[in-house]
Amino acid sequence: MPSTDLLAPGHRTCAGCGPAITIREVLRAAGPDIIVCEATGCMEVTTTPYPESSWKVPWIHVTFENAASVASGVKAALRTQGNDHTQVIALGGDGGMVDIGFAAVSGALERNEDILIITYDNEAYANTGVQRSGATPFGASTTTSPAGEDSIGKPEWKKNLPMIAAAHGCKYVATASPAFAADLQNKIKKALSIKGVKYMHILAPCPIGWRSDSSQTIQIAKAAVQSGMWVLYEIENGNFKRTFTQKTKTVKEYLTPQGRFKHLKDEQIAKMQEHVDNTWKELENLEKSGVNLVRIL
Ligand SMILES: Cc1ncc(C[n+]2csc(CCOP(=O)(O)OP(=O)(O)O)c2C)c(N)n1
Ligand SMILES: [Mg+2]
Repeated sequence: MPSTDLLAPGHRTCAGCGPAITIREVLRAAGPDIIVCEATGCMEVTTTPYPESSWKVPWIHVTFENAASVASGVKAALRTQGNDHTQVIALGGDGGMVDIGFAAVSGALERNEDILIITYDNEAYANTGVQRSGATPFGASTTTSPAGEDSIGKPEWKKNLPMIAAAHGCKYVATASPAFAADLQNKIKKALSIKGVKYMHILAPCPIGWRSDSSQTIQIAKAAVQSGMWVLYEIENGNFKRTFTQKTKTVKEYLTPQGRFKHLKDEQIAKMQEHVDNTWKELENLEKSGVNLVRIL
């Protein structure tokens, strides 16, 4: 791993910010010959308080909706200039990519733009006060899905953008976690070596939104993977393959250090465990079957 960070320290993220750790890892793997187009959100607000910037690579702030569209345009401009080496990354939070910029993401995937689209997923609209997003998991209490006498928190399951990206026929789709830095960085490098559109989705704990101790970010990111709540995989040319296959923790162990789940009763946790176990089995079967996802989705 190179020791030089392309995201300079001194930015204004919270202590233990998962997205900040994630972006440092992404940039170390991607290297300096990139242009980042970033939707508004925590990582935009905290890294670029005017007139300062933590970004040591060219970086463009775009609106909430259009990171993938701007990235498509930047790539077209580079092509016109005869530049075939600079990589373009469309970056956004879960609100920006899973929900509000979803149409732009879908369009870029469908047009097979030569860009890498990355969602850093802290499972809420963190920047504006932790509202629920499509990526917020079942049972999480947020300011717009608050737990209470008649509410278990968010009643819907998490929206699955990596599989939706695969359904577009995307050549390379991967999930990642900042707790598995080598895996994350290998995936970034592989993605950037492939021509055409690539999609990566990285789960990044947010101590404020998840109401967890700021010293626990990496442990929680690791427990998400070890419990099967967040499965690490790649879909290369339609072929699904997990990159971490040990399920050694229970869902309860993952949920316990997070205040956003502390209201959940045993029956709701059991429901989540059942959901995770079923998904795990289905993904295991999918991997064994060798079914090509690009062909069937
Ligand atoms: C169209 C539009 N709606 C709402 C906002 C206000 N807004 C700015 S950032 C943000 C939340 C971003 O959430 P996410 O993309 O998940 O990034 P995070 O803050 O969690 O890192 C919202 C709602 C906006 N800038 N533009
Ligand atoms: Mg978010």
